[in-house]
Amino acid sequence: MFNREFEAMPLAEMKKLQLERLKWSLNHAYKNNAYYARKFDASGFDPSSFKSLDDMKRVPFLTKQDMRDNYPFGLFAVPLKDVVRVHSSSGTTGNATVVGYTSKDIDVFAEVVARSLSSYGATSDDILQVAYGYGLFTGGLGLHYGGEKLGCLTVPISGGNTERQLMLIKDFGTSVLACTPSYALNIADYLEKKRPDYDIKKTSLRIGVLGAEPWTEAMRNEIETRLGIEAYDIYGLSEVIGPGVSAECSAKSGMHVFEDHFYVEIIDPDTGEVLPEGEKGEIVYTSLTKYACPVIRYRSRDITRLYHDSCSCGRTLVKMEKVTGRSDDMLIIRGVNIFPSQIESVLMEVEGTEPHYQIIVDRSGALDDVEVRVEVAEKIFSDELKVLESLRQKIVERFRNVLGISAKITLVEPMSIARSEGKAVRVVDKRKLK
Ligand code: DLL
Repeated sequence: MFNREFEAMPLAEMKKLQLERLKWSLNHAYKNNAYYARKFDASGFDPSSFKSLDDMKRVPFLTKQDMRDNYPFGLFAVPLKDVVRVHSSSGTTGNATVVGYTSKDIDVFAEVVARSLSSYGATSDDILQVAYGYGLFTGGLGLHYGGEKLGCLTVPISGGNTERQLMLIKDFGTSVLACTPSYALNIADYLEKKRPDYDIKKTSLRIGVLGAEPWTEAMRNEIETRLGIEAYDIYGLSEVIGPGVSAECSAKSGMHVFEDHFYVEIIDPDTGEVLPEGEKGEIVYTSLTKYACPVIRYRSRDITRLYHDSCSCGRTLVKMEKVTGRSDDMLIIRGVNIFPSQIESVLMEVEGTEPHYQIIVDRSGALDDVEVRVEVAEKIFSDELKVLESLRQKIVERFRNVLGISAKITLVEPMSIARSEGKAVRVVDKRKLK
């Protein structure tokens, strides 16, 4: 463990620490930011009356819209001269929000990413190739500072240019690759199509640090098999800090939340009620140690579940389940609620399909129509039409039986859906344009 004191802290002690830090953070936001002060006053919440974790229920929520309304620096709680960096998020949906960091905040950011890397088994002996984008997006610089903090030789290659990624993996002896899961698959495809001579399994590559978008267990299996690596999930959001809010460990069953820095709650997205541990809902974050840009009860829109188990890795930190989607990414098709990741799971169960797909939702008259364009494996595509048609029928049936929707399935040629170097664009919702 990178920081055993906090990562293996007994539960009661953690609660005590969180209470202390919450008091500090709520007061910090209230005293040093006019927007929070107005918001707390308007809802009748007085931070000096905050006595126990149960009091969280009385604290008003912060939404993405609040952040947008305060663009660019309206949520800062320190003088601008103390802010040493900004990042910005387009979010998975919607407009930009800006987050600032003091140098202490950057230290915390690097610490939680170093903890994440260490929980995947990386050490200062590793060579970390950071193929997340560098820039306003938190992925590149976030992984970079975390890698350096752990002592890895950190290679700031940024996203894209697959040929160069492969060259550096070989020449530098890269052992850890950080990128989105869709880019990892993109690399696997590239190798298959363009570089059959390059045997990635003979390189030193052993760990994938994959996140920034939802991905399924089936996708993990595929990435691990094709690239010959152990693929681990890393989760985070810019508003809270960036990557490193939570991370998987060797158990690969849920991500430990670094709850000495981020206080988490699960709420019902419709009513805002806090749900008991173990129930699925929207995860809400409160920063416990952030100076420049505190977030107080930030509604992430990410859907997950929180639970404690006795993890084989020895960490006592609460776990969050893989994020299956966002409450605002949820597609409602003829009344049925569906997340893109569920569609992906169905597709991955059908042999002959590739994990490259696009969901197009449209409305003709009063009814929603969904078309799923899915790539088929090369070997099947060259088969007779009869084979393709029976594959198509099989998918249509799976959609009907498992998801309860009738979808138009279009099988497309291998490599015909645009590949991403960052987050994949899975859904085109034409209804929003109407
Ligand atoms: O995506 C931070 C990040 C960078 C995480 C690199 C991991 C690796 P944003 O651009 O602000 O920040 O987008 C945050 O992306 O609310 C989730 O909906 C989604 N997301 C991030 N990580 C995961 C993940 C970065 N591991 C939004 N699984 C979040 C599922 C994820 N969704």
